[in-house]
Amino acid sequence: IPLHPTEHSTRDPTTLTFDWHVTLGTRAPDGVEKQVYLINGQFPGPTIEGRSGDRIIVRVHNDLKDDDGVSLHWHGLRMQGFNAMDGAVGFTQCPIPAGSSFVYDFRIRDDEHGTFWWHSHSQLQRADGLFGGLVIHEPRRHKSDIAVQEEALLLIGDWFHRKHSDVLDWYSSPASAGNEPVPDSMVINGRGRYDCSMAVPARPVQCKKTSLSNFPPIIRKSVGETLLRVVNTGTIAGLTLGVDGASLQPTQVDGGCKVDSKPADSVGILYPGERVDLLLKWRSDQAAEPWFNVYLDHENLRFGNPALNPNHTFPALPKTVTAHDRDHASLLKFSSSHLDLATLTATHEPSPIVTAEEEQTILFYVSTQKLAVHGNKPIGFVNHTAWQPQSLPLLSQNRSSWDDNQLIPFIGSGSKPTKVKLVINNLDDGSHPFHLHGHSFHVLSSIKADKAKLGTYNPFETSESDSLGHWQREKPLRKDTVSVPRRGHVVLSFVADNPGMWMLHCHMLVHLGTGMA
Ligand SMILES: [Cu+2]
Repeated sequence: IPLHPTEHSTRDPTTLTFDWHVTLGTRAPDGVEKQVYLINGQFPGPTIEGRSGDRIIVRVHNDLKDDDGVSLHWHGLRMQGFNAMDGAVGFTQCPIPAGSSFVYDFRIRDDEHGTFWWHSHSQLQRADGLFGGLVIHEPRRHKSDIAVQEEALLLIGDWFHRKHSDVLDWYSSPASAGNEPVPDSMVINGRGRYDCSMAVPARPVQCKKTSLSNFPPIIRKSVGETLLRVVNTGTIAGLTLGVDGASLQPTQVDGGCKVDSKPADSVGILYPGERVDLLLKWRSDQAAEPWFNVYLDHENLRFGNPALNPNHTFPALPKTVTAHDRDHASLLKFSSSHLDLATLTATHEPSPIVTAEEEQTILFYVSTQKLAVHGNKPIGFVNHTAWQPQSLPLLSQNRSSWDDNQLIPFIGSGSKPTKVKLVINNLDDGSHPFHLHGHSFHVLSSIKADKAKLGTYNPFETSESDSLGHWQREKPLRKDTVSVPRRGHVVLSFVADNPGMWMLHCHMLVHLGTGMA
């Protein structure tokens, strides 16, 4: 999806207004027919592009049937002072009922820019196509201040051919034994290349081979530099990316955290909900027909799916589209110049308020449990709570009406911002990408267990200096979505300066759907 940095960076802040009609329609994103959500007939939905300080008004008209309620969440935006516009069903709003409308109206902070996205936060609609891009350009005085004027947005994610409610039904039955469902395919900007012959007899699909000749190329220019803003829009799998004959260099992660890095042949792992901006430079020995390669990380794909090829290749340039067809590569080769996104650091020190000592510590243990009392169905717990939305959003209720499925720590008192240390321990054998609404945090520590030992951390028992691993107190990454490693933990630090009810949850949809929030 081509972006327009020069149009937005140099203009004054303004109000951007959109009218969106939500419907369902049959599309074949990767050759396989599926009912997907459409905005104004489009899948994925429209891309919003703006600049810091813009006001955004989106009038959402739910033209669906059958009581299918909609909400939209603006993933990664601070929503400072706009808690009620956050779109989190169960917390800040009721789903917009079929046949009704709702107006989202909020302002982007003056210091806020980067790669974001919007998606449904109602039921499982995000996995069935209700999402799109949201890019806030950094303000510049002159056009010439924009280092790279060629920008493209890549919404990349795993893809299921079944409706996601069927996927969740399977996962939340004892049959899954708590193993995550394995996606069937992968799409970039709503387009994929599924090999129809891989469909399994048990799950027949309406499949037509996608023709390369009408496949939109991912990059337009075969010379110079292109900034690729990449969003993992998937629900399960982490992504590793590489382009034949080009180097990729991360410049920013999530909502505009600038990072120190070197150019690499491949970059990963980008987990669901995370974003990375990659500066692509073509090398002089550029391949005649370069391909864009994506590898789906297998950590959370513990059940085999014979229908899935974890390696996907897409035509990178217009000239590749006209080239010979090619099957998905059988193996992505990791060269010595692979860049691990977990090793990045920021280019700048955070401001003094951000580096101040934490005043409040919150400790979470997350786990997926199959308890006999729940019929051995996997349920996602945060401490001892499995989340379920109440019929009314918490924001509209008295605290005394909140039920036992809500785990709500209170932060601070009065109007003064509070510095919070948040420790998330992961007791499971797979990672969980956690997303915090309304804030961004610094990642101080991220530990994966070594073999048998559990890498958990209790800050009330163990001091920082006695804890496992390495603390990144200097130039830590600022993010809003972070992968909590398997049987390990993360320590996050943030300034709670945005009063409201903000959700913290796993971004894997089957985990959120079974309570991990
Ligand atoms: Cu999870």
